[in-house]
Amino acid sequence: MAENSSKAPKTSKPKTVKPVQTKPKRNRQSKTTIPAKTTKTSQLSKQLQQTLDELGKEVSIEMMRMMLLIRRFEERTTEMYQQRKIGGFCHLYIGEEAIAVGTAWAKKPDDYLVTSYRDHGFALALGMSPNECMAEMFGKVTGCARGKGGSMHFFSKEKNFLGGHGIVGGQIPVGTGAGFRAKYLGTDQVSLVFFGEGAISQGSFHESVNLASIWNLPCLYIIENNRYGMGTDVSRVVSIEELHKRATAFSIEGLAMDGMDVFECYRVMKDQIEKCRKTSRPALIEAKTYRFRGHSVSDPGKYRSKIELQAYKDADPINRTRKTLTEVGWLNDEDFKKIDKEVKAIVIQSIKFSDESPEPSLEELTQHVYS
Ligand SMILES: Cc1ncc(C[n+]2csc(CCOP(=O)(O)OP(=O)(O)O)c2C)c(N)n1
Ligand SMILES: [Mg+2]
Repeated sequence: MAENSSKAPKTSKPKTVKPVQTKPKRNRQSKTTIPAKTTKTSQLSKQLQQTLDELGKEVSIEMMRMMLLIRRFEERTTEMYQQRKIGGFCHLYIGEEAIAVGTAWAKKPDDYLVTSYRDHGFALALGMSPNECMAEMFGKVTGCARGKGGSMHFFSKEKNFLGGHGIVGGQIPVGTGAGFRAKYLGTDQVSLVFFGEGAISQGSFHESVNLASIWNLPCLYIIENNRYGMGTDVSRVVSIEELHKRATAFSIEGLAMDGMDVFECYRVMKDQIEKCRKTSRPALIEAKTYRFRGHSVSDPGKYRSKIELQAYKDADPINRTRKTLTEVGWLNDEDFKKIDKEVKAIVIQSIKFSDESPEPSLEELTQHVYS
């Protein structure tokens, strides 16, 4: 029968639906699913093999190198924080590097990107220098925001990186605006809007994604689901388990990806970015990930078990990439050690640069301030 049948509607009494259990879950135990251990002799999946063929040896190694740079940069950042060379809030991306790196290699240089305060990984992956990033945290004038933003507010006009943002969900309308601009001017840019799972219950998320769907804006909304918003397990604050399914509410595509697999992040982001560029339809992507450190450098992270943390560390995105590249014969232990040594030296150099850089002058106090 055709959907628009003229048959009179049924008048029978609607069945009473049993109310859904809405009582909030009170258990403080983490409900996090622990990842399954990868087998030692894993056969490369067809999809992974295809991605590696597409990227080739050099690029694949370059991607691993970038993840390692981000890791080493942030390890030193912690030390610099402890030495009080860095002040203010400081949130590390350790464990989540695959998302930023996969994305950076999948996007075009002039596509927009915006994220939360957990922004070091994106800045470096987009090609900002370790020097300007470290100097920013040192509060030096050579920093990417002239030392006025600090860890949470990295920014680069050249890279179309619209910054790190301190207000949870505050960057979502900003990224939506960038998508609006691209559409209005008829450029073919896509706007990549990243935020944590803690932001998806904010009004700014719902208003932005709704508008992007209605106006067909070239925006991709990516939830970095690291399972915790500060010390709160996601299952205690979000009503559904598969977060990307919220896409249904906006009539857009929703999908999940393994946020600890750089090649999967690359493949999914590449597909979605190209699709979005062509169709100007937004989508909601959930990157399933985990942060190995506390919410910020001052959080010991006591709300999760050691067993859970270790299980995710066993799925470390860098080790995983190293293993894959070793399996295909593109990398050996010596190569890895050499790359590690190189990136460590770059980070040390960025500390030296920051130490030696001048502080902003007093006149700077009122410059570049818009409120
Ligand atoms: C509007 C607003 N509310 C509360 C805070 C305090 N706060 C800072 S980070 C955070 C948790 C956010 O978690 P999530 O979005 O999952 O991102 P993650 O830190 O895990 O990357 C909260 C509640 C804030 N910065 N802004
Ligand atoms: Mg989170």
